[in-house]
Amino acid sequence: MIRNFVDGEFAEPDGRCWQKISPVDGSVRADVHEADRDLVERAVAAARAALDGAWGRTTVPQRTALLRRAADLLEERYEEFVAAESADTGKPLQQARDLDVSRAVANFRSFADTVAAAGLPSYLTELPDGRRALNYAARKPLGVVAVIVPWNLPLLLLTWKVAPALACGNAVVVKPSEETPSTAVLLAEVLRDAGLPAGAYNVVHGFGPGSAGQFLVESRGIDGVTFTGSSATGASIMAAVAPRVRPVSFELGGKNPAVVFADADLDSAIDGLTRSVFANTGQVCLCTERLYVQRPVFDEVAERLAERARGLRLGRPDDPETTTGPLISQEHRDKVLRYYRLAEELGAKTLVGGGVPSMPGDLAGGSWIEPALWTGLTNADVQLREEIFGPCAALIPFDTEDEAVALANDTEYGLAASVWTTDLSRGHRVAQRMRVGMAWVNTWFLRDLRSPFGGVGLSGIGREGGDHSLDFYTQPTNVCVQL
Ligand code: NAD
Ligand code: 6OD
Repeated sequence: MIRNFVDGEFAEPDGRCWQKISPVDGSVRADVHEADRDLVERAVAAARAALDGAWGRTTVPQRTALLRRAADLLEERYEEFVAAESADTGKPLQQARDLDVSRAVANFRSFADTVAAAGLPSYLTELPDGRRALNYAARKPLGVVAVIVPWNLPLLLLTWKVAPALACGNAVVVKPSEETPSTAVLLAEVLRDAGLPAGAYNVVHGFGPGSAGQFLVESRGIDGVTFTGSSATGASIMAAVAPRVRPVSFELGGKNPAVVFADADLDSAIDGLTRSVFANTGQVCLCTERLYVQRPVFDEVAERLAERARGLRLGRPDDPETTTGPLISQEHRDKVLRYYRLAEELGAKTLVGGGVPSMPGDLAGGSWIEPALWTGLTNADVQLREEIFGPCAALIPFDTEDEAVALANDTEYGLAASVWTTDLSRGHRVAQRMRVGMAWVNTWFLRDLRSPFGGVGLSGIGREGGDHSLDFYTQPTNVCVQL
């Protein structure tokens, strides 16, 4: 049984449970206790009490030391986290090791560094009438922060928010995705063992509407919401908190373009594009789903990328040969397959895959899918307009730089883009013209945790990362002292 964690204790299951299904083979992985509104309110009240108590009086050095201890303890239990993350998501163990859990450790250390180094400007004010004053700002925690995260990179995205929130002195109530409840609970043990007082970190399990997600954002006791997930859910959360005017930080969906110029180093571009289209079975908000390729190299890029897609190895998470896991659920696979079928109906040419693979033995019960690459679609087609969140992309040729920029920016989303060229000026120029929160040149998903992360348009509100996180998780209070 996977339980809720409230006020420093695992709550005894007393109500509804649901079954977490393994995406690898369809078996029941665990029962999960769904928090009702009462338990969510108890978690919010515990968070408030922690803020009003010892946790609210901690200093920055005490909190940074705690974050570093949490990172150390996470490392001690590394393989346990890897196994839990992989079991919930079906992703290869090696990927959980190299990306998910390693980033969770880095998140704690990085935000300890950021908070330790943080400062705010002060001003000596001199008025025309001769009065002088000292203005300075003090950062106060935002308060009780609701943290709601999705299933694709569960621990990475959770710690990306929990680490800065705690470093800034907030108390959190986290709601992991119903698909991936496990690592948020393991993290509760780690934070408790690192010395975090009861109530400062609480976990409530459940779904969105009519369940723990909705109850949490409707609670009068929360002071803000930080959310990663789909744009539609972001809009619902915004509406839910609007009557109480709470701040939100939203990292939402993407429909990310890659632009490949004919002068690109194609070996490196194909490596990068393979990762950006197929990593985590295409279930990363930053994944490329629209691929614009300059006409002279269009056929070569299409053929080479299709070849790489054919080389992906679907299989068990513990098989070292496996490169690609299943989708998170049958429901998500049904959604992705609808886009696959519609592409055929629209007359697209499917260069590779595009169906359900035949998997051996018990794997046949999992939510496996083949990767897909299409040509022959246009920006008007649904495959280029809506976020699919699967291992697929459409390739479209272009001739000029202006045309590439126009095609890439022709979307309601605006999370990330990548530009592939050996012309340095062009790389900078095109990256800056992309209407996105993050543009990469000749790489993808290369992260510096101090840099701003977020999107424009349907892709989100606000930025997190380094000092940008501190701006969300604290309230600067100005103090003006007449001298
Ligand atoms: P989702 O929006 O369905 O769910 C995300 C979380 O919100 C889950 O915990 C869910 O239970 C909860 N939730 C759903 N409805 C809610 C409501 N009305 N009130 C409160 N909570 C609610 O997203 P998902 O399917 O879990 O994840 C995939 C989506 O997340 C994709 O759109 C992807 O692009 C996006 N995502 C974005 C980023 C980013 O950084 N921009 C990162 C990862 C994933
Ligand atoms: O790298 C990060 O900090 C981050 N927030 C990644 C988001 C990935 C989305 O799926």
